[in-house]
Amino acid sequence: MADFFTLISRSFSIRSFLACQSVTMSPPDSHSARLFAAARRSIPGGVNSPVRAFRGVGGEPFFVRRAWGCRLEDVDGRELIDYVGTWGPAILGHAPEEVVAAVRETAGRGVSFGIPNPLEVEMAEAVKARVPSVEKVRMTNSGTEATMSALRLARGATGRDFVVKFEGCYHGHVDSLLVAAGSGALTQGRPDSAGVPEALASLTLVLPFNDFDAVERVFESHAGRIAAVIVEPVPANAGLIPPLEGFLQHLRDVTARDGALLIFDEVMTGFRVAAGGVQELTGIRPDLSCFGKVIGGGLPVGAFGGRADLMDCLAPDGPVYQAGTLSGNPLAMAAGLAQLKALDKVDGFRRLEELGARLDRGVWAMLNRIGLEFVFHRLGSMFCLFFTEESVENLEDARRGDTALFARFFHGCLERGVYLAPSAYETGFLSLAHDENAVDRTVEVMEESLVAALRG
Ligand code: KE4
Repeated sequence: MADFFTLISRSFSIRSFLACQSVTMSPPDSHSARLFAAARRSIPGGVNSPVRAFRGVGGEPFFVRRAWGCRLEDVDGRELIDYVGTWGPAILGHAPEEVVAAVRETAGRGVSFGIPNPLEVEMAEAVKARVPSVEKVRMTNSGTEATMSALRLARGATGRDFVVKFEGCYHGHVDSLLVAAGSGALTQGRPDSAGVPEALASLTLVLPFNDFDAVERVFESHAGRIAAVIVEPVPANAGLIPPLEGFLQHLRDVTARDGALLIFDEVMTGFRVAAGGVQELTGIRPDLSCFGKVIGGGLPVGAFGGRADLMDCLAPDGPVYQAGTLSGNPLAMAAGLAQLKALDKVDGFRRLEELGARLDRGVWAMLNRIGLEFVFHRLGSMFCLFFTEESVENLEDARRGDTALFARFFHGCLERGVYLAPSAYETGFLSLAHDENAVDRTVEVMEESLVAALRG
């Protein structure tokens, strides 16, 4: 397993951490500040998704006026090199001409029909061609809908109620899965959400990621009663945490032995780390998979698919109901297909690996120069820098990171023109629009920001 990603973790002794001072805020008279004040009057927390609120790093979010290539421009004219990439979809970069043209051309023929359109068939065939474990696939409008639907399908197909997930994995804001969740839930310090009935949450069994024994034990204690194990095959919502060698195969073996289903949540990694996601890199075939992000080209999309005998349990053929007014809508299909085709055309994954490796080397050399102990994980174009002196194999390890120092580092980078994810529990993304100059500049900025953050 270790050969399918570059795991960089090096131990240095941390010379000193100094308390972090308050972070920088947008100037009160900035356009972003005024917009955020207005947003807070009408939108909960001023944002339409919590992780955007900068609660993990302090300060207030900026507002974007436009985005192109690997860059964003905020409403105050500040230009930034972007490593959030709208949380993964922007694998070609922002406003790629192929995607914009496809959306424009498709929109001219209507933006939604609520009746089958040819692009839905083309998208389903494109997913199947890239992900061999997917014999049938259904489109949704978000990753959350995809995982929610896959879970209901697993329970409906097996007649079992329990599900297993892992601490720190985030599968969208599905009631059953907002238990010990990562990403925004973790950033807010509330991995379990209010509003999820205990009766429901108690059917979700939560284990530490990479814990072989815990998996064995839960299947001993709940033999024959677990519908599915759902896992991010490479968790990217508690930072980026690679599976230990054999762990994913262990999940495959244990679930197969028990008659439970294995669900790979590849909403983040699908079509991102390889055309066929982590399952292409590892050769492990889950029973069901969830997708999103890249296959929508930045438009609202999700998908879930897998074994035909399971997928045929879905309405209208089967007893498991699942639906969506805009599922498979022509704009998202056109955008996603254009993105997938563009990736194929330029052998995108080779280029993304080149850029990722360059960033890798740069960060590694930077850590050497500063003499810091950090753990840097990377998988293709996905990366994460943990501010901790121990190896990171699960959420507990990731939470050892110095989030206060990260906040200071984040704002230092932002001030110097580099936008990283506003949380220590997220993953950064390179795109095909990044180039050697952008990567090299980023490493310079990271070093300046790290030195400044350590000085306090
Ligand atoms: P959406 O419902 O946000 O489209 O997808 C949910 C989801 C499911 N599974 C995985 C592995 C995911 O990473 C996500 C969503 N990712 C986060 C970023 N860590 C979305 C950002 C946000 O919540 O605003």
